[in-house]
Amino acid sequence: MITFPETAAAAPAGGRRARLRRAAAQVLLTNWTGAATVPSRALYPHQWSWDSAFVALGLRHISPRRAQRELETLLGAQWGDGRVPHIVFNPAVPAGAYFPGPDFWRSAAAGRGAGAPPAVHTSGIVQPPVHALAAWQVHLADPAESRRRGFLPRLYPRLAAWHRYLAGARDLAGGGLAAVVHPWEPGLDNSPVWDAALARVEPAPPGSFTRTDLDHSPAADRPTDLDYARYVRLATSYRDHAYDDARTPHGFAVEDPCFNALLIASEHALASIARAVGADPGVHLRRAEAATAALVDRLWDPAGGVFLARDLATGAPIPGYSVSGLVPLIVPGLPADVAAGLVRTLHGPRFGLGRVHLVPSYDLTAAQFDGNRYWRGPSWFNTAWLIHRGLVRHGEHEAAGRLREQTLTAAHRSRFAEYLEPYTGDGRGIRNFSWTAALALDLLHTHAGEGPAR
Ligand code: 2M8
Repeated sequence: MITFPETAAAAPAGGRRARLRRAAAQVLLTNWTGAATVPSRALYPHQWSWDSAFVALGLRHISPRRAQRELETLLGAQWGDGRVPHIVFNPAVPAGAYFPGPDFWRSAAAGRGAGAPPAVHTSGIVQPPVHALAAWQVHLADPAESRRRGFLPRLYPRLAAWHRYLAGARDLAGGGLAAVVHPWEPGLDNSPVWDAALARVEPAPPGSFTRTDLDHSPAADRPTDLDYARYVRLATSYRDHAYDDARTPHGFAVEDPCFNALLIASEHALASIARAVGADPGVHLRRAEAATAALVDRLWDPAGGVFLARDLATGAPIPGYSVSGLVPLIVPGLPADVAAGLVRTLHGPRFGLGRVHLVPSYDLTAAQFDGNRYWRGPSWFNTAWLIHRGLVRHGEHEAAGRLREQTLTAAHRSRFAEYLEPYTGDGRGIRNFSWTAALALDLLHTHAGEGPAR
């Protein structure tokens, strides 16, 4: 049994909370480029899509205006077909600072048919749609400033187009859920859940690309070279088919529970945004309801008490318990027995809530669990934040309160690490990571027992 000397008695309180707030704000200040926030100056020196949504959720507590700007910059790079690219490249950063960079994706040329912006360089894949959820919360942080700047009226059509893209072009199976076509899209890049599907992908030839991530992070904490060779092959094929979802022979196509849960939660937020700008919320509420039914119907595994990803190549659920399968706890209107099952699984041996640090990204009892390697076991702060929100939504206030205290303490103690070894709580990956700081700031402003803000 792991104990937390730092949780109850030594939780960050009073002066310590103020220090945590200052330190978190400092991370966000350092990582701010003038128009957006980089996840890390060293490892990820551009703007990332879901990172920016999490960053905006924290930034709204120190500068609602900057939080608005963060989302505006990202959505300013949206493609004509509605997709929001997973990376917006900063032209001031040397092209070789990150791989794969702008000359790999060649968005303006290869993505022309899909409406890629001509003057901004981006990647061509996407990340989980947390943006409407973030935009609504950013608006609520300072509605007067939001109205003055016309924040919601400008964002609403872009967010609506983003969701239409996911519900349309990305519903590859026609079953009412969005599919991801690259392991970078769900954000849980090297999760063991992708192993079997990824093993079918012919790796890019060794020596055909050079990784930059290993200049900044230990190899044992990162995906392997073989993983990278397959990531490169998939992205190359998508690019060479002009990022056209219908034409690309997708070597990887999966319905992921976390991705779809975030789309549903964001669809609810978009309904609130629609109301605020005088548009019809009905379309969003109906889509949210239909997607919730599809999520339960296609991905819920009652025996495991968890949602499973579905491999569209085989048509079968992927056996493998990942934190992604618990994130649907944030979905409003989830059937009560499903929510209760998720809470039981969270507390059970696979995820050990309260007995390990935060929530591990993969089943603690599985042979593939690796507490150090990226998304194959370590605990991450964004998924802890989402699970916290889900616990509060379902009235699990005590567990939510404990998770919140652990998360705050771990953020501070690890110097805003990218992720943690779940048993020791030791930081892994890089430090001064933006979403860790931003979500700690957000949790500092969430009072124990408080429900998810509207
Ligand atoms: C990680 O992914 C990027 C590729 O997108 C990478 O490994 O280079 C993931 O943790 C992803 O979820 C995250 O958005 C990104 C930036 O923080 O890093």
